[in-house]
Amino acid sequence: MRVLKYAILGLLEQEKRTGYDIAAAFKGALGQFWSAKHSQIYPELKKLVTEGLIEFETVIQGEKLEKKLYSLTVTGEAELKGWMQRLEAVDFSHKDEFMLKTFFISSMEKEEAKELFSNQLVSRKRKLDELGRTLGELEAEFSSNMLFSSPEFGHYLVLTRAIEREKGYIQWLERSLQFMD
Ligand code: FER
Repeated sequence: MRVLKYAILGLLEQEKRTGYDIAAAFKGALGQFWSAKHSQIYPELKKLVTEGLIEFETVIQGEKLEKKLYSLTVTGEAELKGWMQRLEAVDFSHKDEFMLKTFFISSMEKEEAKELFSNQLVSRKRKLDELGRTLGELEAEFSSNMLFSSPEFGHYLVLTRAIEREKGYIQWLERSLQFMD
């Protein structure tokens, strides 16, 4: 499935954006869990225009730089809504290279294995810190008006899920390190 298509439709549902804005969004919070390269974004925009799901108006930015400002068409809005409402089979298949190494851990020396797990633990703790800081900032900015209908609400949900995942991962790493002793 072309998931990038829906990521772009979702961004344009929030507000009109240029190609540059869309690429920038993938460098922000969205890019923390859904990545896309410039080389994918621009062809996808072209395709979505051809399919009648988005349209653009040409605007002048700065002196005379012409930019395409994209927005959803009515069809595009319906397409996004259809995808949001669809009950898809849960994707349990995410690839994790560290799990692959874990599966083959018995081929390592114990001290090497502990090193591998300790390194992973440091990175996961760092990630958890970063997530906690971002959540703190989000809460400080929006605590009183984190409404269901605001884009920040979705950001909040994604962040809290990532925090729970990292906490669980850290707990498991620490337990596994104890097992190895
Ligand atoms: C953010 C939104 C999401 C962020 C991180 C994430 C650090 C991570 C999500 C994930 O790992 O699933 O603003 O900032």
